Amino acid sequence: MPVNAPAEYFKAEEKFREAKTREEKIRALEEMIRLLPKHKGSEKLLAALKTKLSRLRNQRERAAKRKGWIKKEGDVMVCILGLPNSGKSRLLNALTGAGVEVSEVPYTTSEPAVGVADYGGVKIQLVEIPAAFRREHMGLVRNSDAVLLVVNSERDRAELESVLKGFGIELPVCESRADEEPETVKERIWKVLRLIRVYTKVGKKVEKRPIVLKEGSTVRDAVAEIHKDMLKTFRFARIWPGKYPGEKVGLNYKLRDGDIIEVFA
Ligand SMILES: Nc1nc2c(ncn2[C@@H]2O[C@H](COP(=O)(O)OP(=O)(O)OP(=O)(O)O)[C@@H](O)[C@H]2O)c(=O)[nH]1
Ligand SMILES: [Mg+2]
Repeated sequence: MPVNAPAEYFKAEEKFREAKTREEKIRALEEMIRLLPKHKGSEKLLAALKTKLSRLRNQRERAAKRKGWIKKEGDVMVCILGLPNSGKSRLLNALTGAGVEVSEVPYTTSEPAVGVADYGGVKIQLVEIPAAFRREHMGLVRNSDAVLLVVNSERDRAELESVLKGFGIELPVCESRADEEPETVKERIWKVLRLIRVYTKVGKKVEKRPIVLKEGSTVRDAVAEIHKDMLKTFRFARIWPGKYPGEKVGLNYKLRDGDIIEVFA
């Protein structure tokens, strides 16, 4: 039994016990791990929870592979679209370390290739779409949150836009050259997604994995995301950087990308 675990932890534990699907179990475990106070006394429990989580994630991955589709993982999914040999795989590798084959032979990537990029704790799942633009692959594009076009020339842009139009895909779009700095590319992707990252702080510790919210979200949205019940007992929150470090704010305060929030409830 962990010492000093907050009430939310036990709620997450209850969710885990009552979970019927693997996905629910994974979500509950992630929450438990996030909420468990990290100290010597909780080390063993934390390790056990992490083992359980990784086992479930592996199962999920194997199941997805068996079914032959790519499961939307991480917080957002972004498809990489480009003409043959435009450098899609190279970019995917630079962003995620996926280790996909890069070659001067056109159409080297014949099935969607996946990697996960980390952007300040947000997991961005990137999927290279084969340049043949097959219908079933374009279905993946349709299900993603944004599209990254690999554009090395004006002509590339025109062709890719007509592909998107041809499939009736209307999504946030950003562009990048194959040789662009990964950090710049991630920033650009993040901008078109119109999302913000909010990092929760408990005591001295700031969580590495942020809460992902829509642009324009308030403290209310963040608190609801942490735990619905917390809205009832909410007193105030402190924000960094804020107007001054630890600015005291209420539920209507509009959050910004990168804000740190400490909730007092
Ligand atoms: N100099 C240079 N070469 C690049 C760049 N991007 C890609 N290449 C080269 O272009 C070729 C194709 O790169 P890939 O990353 O495999 O391109 P792709 O778009 O994934 O290609 P397909 O999967 O075949 O459609 C390789 O020989 C790369 O080394 C770049 O930015 N600069
Ligand atoms: Mg490729």
